[in-house]
Amino acid sequence: MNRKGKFIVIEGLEGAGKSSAIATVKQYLQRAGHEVVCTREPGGTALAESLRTLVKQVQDDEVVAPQTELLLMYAARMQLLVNVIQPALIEGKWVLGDRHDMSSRAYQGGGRQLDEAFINQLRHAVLGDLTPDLTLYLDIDPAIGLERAKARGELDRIEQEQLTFFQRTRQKYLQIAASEPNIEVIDASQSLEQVQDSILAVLRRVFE
Ligand code: Z5A
Repeated sequence: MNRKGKFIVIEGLEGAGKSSAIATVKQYLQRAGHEVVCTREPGGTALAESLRTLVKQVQDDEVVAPQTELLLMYAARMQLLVNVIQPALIEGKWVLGDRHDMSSRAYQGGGRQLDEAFINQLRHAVLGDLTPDLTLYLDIDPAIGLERAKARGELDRIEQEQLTFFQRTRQKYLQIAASEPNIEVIDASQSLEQVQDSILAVLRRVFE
């Protein structure tokens, strides 16, 4: 794919502050004169939003296999890629993602402990060589993040998991961040203002 725009992704556990981070990055990019397309995963097209509803729904009468969860995430991702991300990047727009592939690696690979080789096969089949130009991983102790998320209301199927699930997810996030390029770890336990400053500092360093 001949991409003219750039792809920035915000990652982190629930309650890490992704929504405010997205607002900060969006404003920064628009001020720099870029056209910004915001996406969220799973979701972002009609079909992908339906898959989002399904995957988050509590299922009373059946077990949701971790493999099913993973496949639904990648089905939604494929739809988003073909319909939104690729066309935007080709047109020179900047894509700002609320979660992307790193979420599957952390939640389904770390949290659900699915086989890495299986995940990698799917990743390569769906994404090819597409990787974000920059990922901001907002790191938070899951106990704090879940408290923030709980304060917002009812928890969905994944949010109802045990704390140990989110601890494994966080470990995987940190492991990926430490071993791969273009991923910046932001301490999300700081105040909203400090988090915003840390994000802006990274953006200036990388893009100016
Ligand atoms: N998932 C997956 O398993 N595999 C995948 O491949 C993908 C996703 C793509 C998506 O649900 C679920 O799907 C998610 C991962 C899984 N599930 N879980 N569990 P979602 O999009 O609905 O959930 P989320 O992405 O985790 O969003 P969130 O809970 O809204 O997190 P957030 O956007 O980071 O939180 P926020 O709305 O920015 O902040 C939450 C509250 O905390 C809010 O009231 C803020 O004002 C407050 N906050 C934020 N930052 C601070 C600071 N620094 N200080 C104080 N208070 C703060």
